[in-house]
Amino acid sequence: MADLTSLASMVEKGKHLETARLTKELLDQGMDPNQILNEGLQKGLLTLGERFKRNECFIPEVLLAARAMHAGMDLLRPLLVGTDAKPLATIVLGTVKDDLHDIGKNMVGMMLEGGGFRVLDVGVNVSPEQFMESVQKEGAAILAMSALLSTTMPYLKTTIEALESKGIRDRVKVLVGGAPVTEEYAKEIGADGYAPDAARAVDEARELLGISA
Ligand code: B1M
Repeated sequence: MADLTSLASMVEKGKHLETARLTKELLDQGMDPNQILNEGLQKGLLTLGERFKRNECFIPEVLLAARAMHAGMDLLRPLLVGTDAKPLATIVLGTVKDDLHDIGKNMVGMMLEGGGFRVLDVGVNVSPEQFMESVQKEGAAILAMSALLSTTMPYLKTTIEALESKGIRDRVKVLVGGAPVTEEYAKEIGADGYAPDAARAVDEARELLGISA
């Protein structure tokens, strides 16, 4: 019988087909998709991340694990994303320039959609100019940016400065997050909001727009 430990282990080993099979089995057993995501899929990836830090594994293994994680997330997405007709607001979401990490961003996107927002995901390696263009085109209420590298975090600030110099900073709330980003850093660069994880990104987005729970 499938369990969360085996699921985490399949992600860690980069076995995408097994990950998808176990995810489906756990859903069929009636397990909460959030629990599968946080205690199964994410746990496996983070364990691998720790090994990567200790040089016990290398980029190809991390890529395989990321593919496995996505295979599981694809099955959870329809269950985590709501179907309510009228969205609360539009959010432009992306990972900053020079940064290719998208797993956390995708989780944030799924949770925001599940929380009733329309999310326009502009992808990874997004320049300040691309972010600005999407915000203007979509009339977004929130610009949500993810950064996973200490070397790419400064692009959060560069993007905020670009909004300021274009005279559109006051038209959009800026929400930031990602493993190296802290609440202090978010304040320092002039972001309106920060969230340490995907679930809290939804709470923060609602709060920024004054939407009561
Ligand atoms: Co990269 N990588 N990586 N990597 N990678 C890290 C981030 C690292 C911590 C690993 C390490 O050394 N321990 C390290 C960064 C060190 C640093 O700068 N502080 C690192 C490095 C160095 C690199 C490369 C430079 C390695 C190299 O080439 N030498 C390279 C850079 C490539 C680039 O981007 N230009 C690189 C490449 C890669 C892969 C491509 C192999 C792969 C990414 C695949 C993909 O995303 N499709 C990868 C991965 C998978 C990781 C680790 C192992 C896992 C990241 C992840 O997905 N975590 C990571 C180690 C680790 O984190 N333990 C690591 C799971 C995800 C759910 O968490 O993204 O933190 P996270 O998202 C969380 C929260 O942060 C938050 O919510 C999410 C969950 O609730 N959150 C937000 C995220 N965005 C948010 C936005 C919000 C609010 C909350 O509001 C808008």
